[in-house]
Amino acid sequence: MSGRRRALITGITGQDGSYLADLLTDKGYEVFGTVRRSSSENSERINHLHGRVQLLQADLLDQASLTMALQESRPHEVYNLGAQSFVPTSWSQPVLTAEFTGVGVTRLLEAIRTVDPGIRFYQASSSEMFGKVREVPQTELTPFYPRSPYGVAKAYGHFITVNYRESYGLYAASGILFNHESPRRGLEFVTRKISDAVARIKLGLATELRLGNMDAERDWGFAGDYVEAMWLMLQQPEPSDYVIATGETHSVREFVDLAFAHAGLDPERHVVTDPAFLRPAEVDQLIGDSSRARAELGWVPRTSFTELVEMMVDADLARLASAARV
Ligand code: NAP
Ligand code: G4F
Repeated sequence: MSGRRRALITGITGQDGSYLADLLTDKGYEVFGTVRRSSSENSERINHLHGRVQLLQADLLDQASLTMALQESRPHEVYNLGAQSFVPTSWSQPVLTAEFTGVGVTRLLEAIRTVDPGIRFYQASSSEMFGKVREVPQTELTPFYPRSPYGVAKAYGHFITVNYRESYGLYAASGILFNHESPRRGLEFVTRKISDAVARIKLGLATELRLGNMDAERDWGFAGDYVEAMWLMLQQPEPSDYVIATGETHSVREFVDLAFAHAGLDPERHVVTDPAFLRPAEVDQLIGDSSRARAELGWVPRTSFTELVEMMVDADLARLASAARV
C-alpha cells in the first residue's frame, strides 16, 4: 500500500464515477473502482484513465464481493455511486432496482463495518426522493414523497445511511443531488437524448426526436461541478447530508429550444410528442436550495444552464462528425 489517500468508487463506469475518478486522480488519490462482470467491455467513460485507476470486480448484489473489494483496496473513502439509475426502468424492474439501489447500500455499509469502520462513506442520494414535492425549493429538511420505485429505493438508501451513522457512529454522508448532466450522460436520459438528436439532425443522420412530457421541470447542473461536492462532503469534521443543486429550474421544452437554437435548427420541424415516453407517475418540478452546502462546504455550481446545453450539443456534434469521417 502506498502512503497516498485511497478511494473506492462503486459505479466508476458511470457518468459520475468517471468524473469523480478524474477529480480524485488529479488530487493524488490512489483510485479503485468496482466493475460488474460483463461479456463485453463497458469502460468507455474511463478509458482515458487507463493505468491510473485500479478496477476490482464487485457487485452491489453480492456481499462477499464488496467485502473483498474493501479488503483489497483498503480505502480511506468509499463513494457509492453504483445503482440502477434510470427512472423508467424502475417500473419494469422494480425488485432489481430495490436490490441494487436500495439494499445494495446496506450491503456496502455492512462490508465497511466488517473491514474498517473508520472508512468515510458517501451515498449518492437523489432529488427524485422529493417526488411530489412538499415544499419549494427543496432543502435537507423537506419530507420525501417519491414517485417511482427508483425514488423509493433511493429513500431507503438515504435513510439506511443516516441510520448507520447514528447507530454505529460511521462517518456516512448522503448527498441529495439534483439532476446533473454532461457529454458523458447516458443516451436514454432526456438531456443527452436531446443533444444527441440535435447533432444527428444537424449532420443529416436523423430527422425527428420523439419525447414524452415536455413540461416537466428539473434543476439541471453539470456533473463535473457536482462530483466536487461529493469529495467536499467527505472532508468535513463531521458527516452530514447536503442538497446539491443550482437553484434554477427549467422545462424539458426550454432545454429543447436552447439545444436546437444552438445548432441553428427549428424544433417545430423535428420534435414529436410520443406517449410511449410518459411515466406512470411524474415528478413535475424539482428545484433545490443548496444554501447549506454553499455555506458549510464552500461549494458553488460553476456551469450555467446555457453553458451546459451548449457543451452537450457541441460534444455530440464533434463525436458524430468524427465518427462520420471515420
Ligand atoms: P449511471 O451513469 O447510470 O452509472 C451507474 C453506475 O452504477 C454504472 O457504473 C453501473 O455499472 C453501476 N451499477 C449498476 N448496477 C450495479 C450493481 N449491481 N453493482 C455495482 N455497480 C452497479 O449513473 P450516474 O448518473 O453516474 O449517477 C451516479 C449515482 O448518482 C447513481 O447512484 C444515481 O442513482 C445517483 N444520482 C444521479 C443523479 C444524476 O442526475 N446523474 C442525481 C442524483 C443521484 P455498469 O456500467 O456496469 O452498468
Ligand atoms: O432525464 P430523465 O430521465 O431524468 P430523471 O427522471 O429526472 O432522473 C434523473 O435525475 C434523478 C435526480 O432527480 C436521478 F436520481 C436519476 O438517477 C436520473 O439521473 O427525465 C427528466 C424529465 C422527466 O420528467 C421525464 O418525464 O424528462 C422527462 N422526459 C420527457 N421526455 C423524458 C423524455 N425523459 C426521458 N428519459 N426520455 C424522454 O423521451
